[in-house]
Amino acid sequence: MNDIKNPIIKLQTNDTYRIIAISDIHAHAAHFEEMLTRLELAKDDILVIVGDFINRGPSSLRTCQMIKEIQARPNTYVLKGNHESFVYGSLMDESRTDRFLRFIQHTYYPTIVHEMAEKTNFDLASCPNGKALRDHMLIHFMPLLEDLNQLPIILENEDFIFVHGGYEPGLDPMKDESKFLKYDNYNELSGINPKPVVVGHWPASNLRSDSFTNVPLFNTEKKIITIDGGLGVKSSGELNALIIEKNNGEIQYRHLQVNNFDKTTVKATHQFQIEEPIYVSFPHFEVDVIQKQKDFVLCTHQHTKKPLSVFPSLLEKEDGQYRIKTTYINKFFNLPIGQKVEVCQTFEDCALVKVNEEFGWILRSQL
Ligand SMILES: [Mn+2]
Repeated sequence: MNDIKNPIIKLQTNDTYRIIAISDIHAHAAHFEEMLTRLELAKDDILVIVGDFINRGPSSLRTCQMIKEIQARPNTYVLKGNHESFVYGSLMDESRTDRFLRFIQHTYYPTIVHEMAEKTNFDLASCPNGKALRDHMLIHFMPLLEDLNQLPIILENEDFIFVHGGYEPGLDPMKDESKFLKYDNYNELSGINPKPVVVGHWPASNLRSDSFTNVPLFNTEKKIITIDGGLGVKSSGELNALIIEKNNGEIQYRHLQVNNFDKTTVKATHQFQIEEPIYVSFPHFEVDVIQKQKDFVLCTHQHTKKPLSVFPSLLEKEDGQYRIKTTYINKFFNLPIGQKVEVCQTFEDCALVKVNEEFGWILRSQL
């Protein structure tokens, strides 16, 4: 339960408009800033921030400040995500604060609470209990926390529904807030929606098995558009903006992506054998090694029982079992010298690069 004044916003639009939807900024203020610059918003453009603008990145407080500034702009709607709800709810509900303090002390990703503590010289490591954390944060950050709590859940116009996690007709966002913010497996569990539902929450790349890209995913069967670019969740994450243009009743989609990958060009070619793509992700990292080759280790993926090649540096062995260390797809690029690439991540012997909108692997020595 919560006390939001207006959890659902109904928007009147006519037959010509532009809506820009951005989700899961996750405390990446610099990405957000570059996105806003590149978008060149016109006065009439409708901007929708589809939740999760804090946590998992370096600058939650700065992102909140930017959100506040942009909220002063007309036609701007900021919706709540599960991260905003989680922080507020965990500090307000006294039965949750001890557990929340343990989470904050042990989580592997940065949160807005870490930044709040640092800004006010509050030592989280020696904080004795949840109540002490709560008391401190409420004294110093009550207006900001209330801003997070008051965010609406759903924005709807005649063509679209925007919501962070998922939507189901008949559910009440006042009573079932968490369902709208954290709808697990929404793409699988949803019925066919009455109109397209634009969601964040799950990286679009996680929902694909045929390609490795962060661009918005259109589930045309169920009318779901997933726009989370995976920023803050994976090293290949990017910030997406979905641009919806309606002209005299006709709707068209475009998107923009912002990342901080290094731009360079390919210096040497390499001919890779192209394989049937196997997508390896949590928790199915186990492989059996079949044969070690010069640049590659030929393996069998235990979960799918299919063969795939892995770069030696991406393999680790523990208790006699080989595992791939990272989310992986055996997609290799045969690129010409001079090809422009964006380098997302490098390992000892290989590099994950983005070409156009797709990711694939090349040898590090090619860069
Ligand atoms: Mn998220």
